[in-house]
Amino acid sequence: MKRKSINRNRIIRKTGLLSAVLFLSILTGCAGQYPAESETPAAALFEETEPSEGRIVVGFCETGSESDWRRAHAASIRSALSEEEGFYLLYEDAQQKLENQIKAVRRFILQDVDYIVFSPLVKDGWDVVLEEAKEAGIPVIVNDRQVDVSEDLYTCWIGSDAEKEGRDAGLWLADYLEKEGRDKEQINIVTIQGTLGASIQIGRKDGFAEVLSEHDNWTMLDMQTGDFTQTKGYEVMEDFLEKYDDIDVVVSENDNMTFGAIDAIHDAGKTCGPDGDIIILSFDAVHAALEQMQKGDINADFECNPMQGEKVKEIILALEAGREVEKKMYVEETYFDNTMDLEEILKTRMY
Ligand code: GYE
Repeated sequence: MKRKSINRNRIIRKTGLLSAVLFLSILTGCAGQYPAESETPAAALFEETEPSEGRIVVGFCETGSESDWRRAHAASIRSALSEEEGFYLLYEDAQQKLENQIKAVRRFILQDVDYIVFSPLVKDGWDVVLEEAKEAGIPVIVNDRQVDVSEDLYTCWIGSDAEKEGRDAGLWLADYLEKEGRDKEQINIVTIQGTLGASIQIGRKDGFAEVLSEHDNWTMLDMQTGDFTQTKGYEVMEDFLEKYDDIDVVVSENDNMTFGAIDAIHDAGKTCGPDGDIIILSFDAVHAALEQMQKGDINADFECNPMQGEKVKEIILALEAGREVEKKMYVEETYFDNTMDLEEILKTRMY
């Protein structure tokens, strides 16, 4: 397997390339994080030891830092692909903007990294840049959310089964309403959606919709995006509460929007959770959300496991060893509700 430790020949070969990276950085107004060797006289480069020497160079682009989940995911990637583990990680944060993410992937191509890993903000818009990565011969590992491109444009994908999460939420609700003796009642639902066009958002919506379609007495009153953030979750919920006075269930497509929604519900003088006016279903199951469930504000939370760094590392090491990897791999996930021993669960929870 090729290695991006920079030797004499490589420096000679890369001088032009790195100038191009610098030029691109100036154009985009974004300095790449790769050391700017192009500014160093060529002779001096021969004496220098590259920080990437002997390491596997990975360019990783995160969608942003919109949620607790995202922070846990980024930390998991950083710790798995660390220097101690033999990696040289070029980390970029796209700040929830597709154009930033595409630019970052393009910089990784110019930097001629060994692997490109990224968590795509949305499904669409990836054909051209992934074609470029393919032409450059750089393996691409898509992580967390999915891309809608021809399968030969990436090596593999690893992440969550979003449809299953959505379906599980619907099935949980059906079961809960039955136990509560409300299975024949009219049930009004609103959804606070994640970033529109993100595969995880589409999957959670579609999975829940499958169960919704089996219940004539369930009505989806409204769906609006809160972009996976707490602030927007609050705003969307505030709007729903102004428009509808008969909301029975809130499906919130991530925990941070749920935190905002709960605040909006309380500020409107209403209550939520098992003993409240509104049933709350959430996704992610981060620490703070399970604590909020302990307080009685959330009914059920469908886990989305952000600890994917080790899996990404395993995939890279398998590829390095020349082994085949599966095209699609799912991480294991479960759900939590307030019938469980949350105190015990929280003791060992890593995120
Ligand atoms: O649910 C959310 C985040 O893509 C699985 O993105 C991820 C989602 C997660 O910001 O909190």
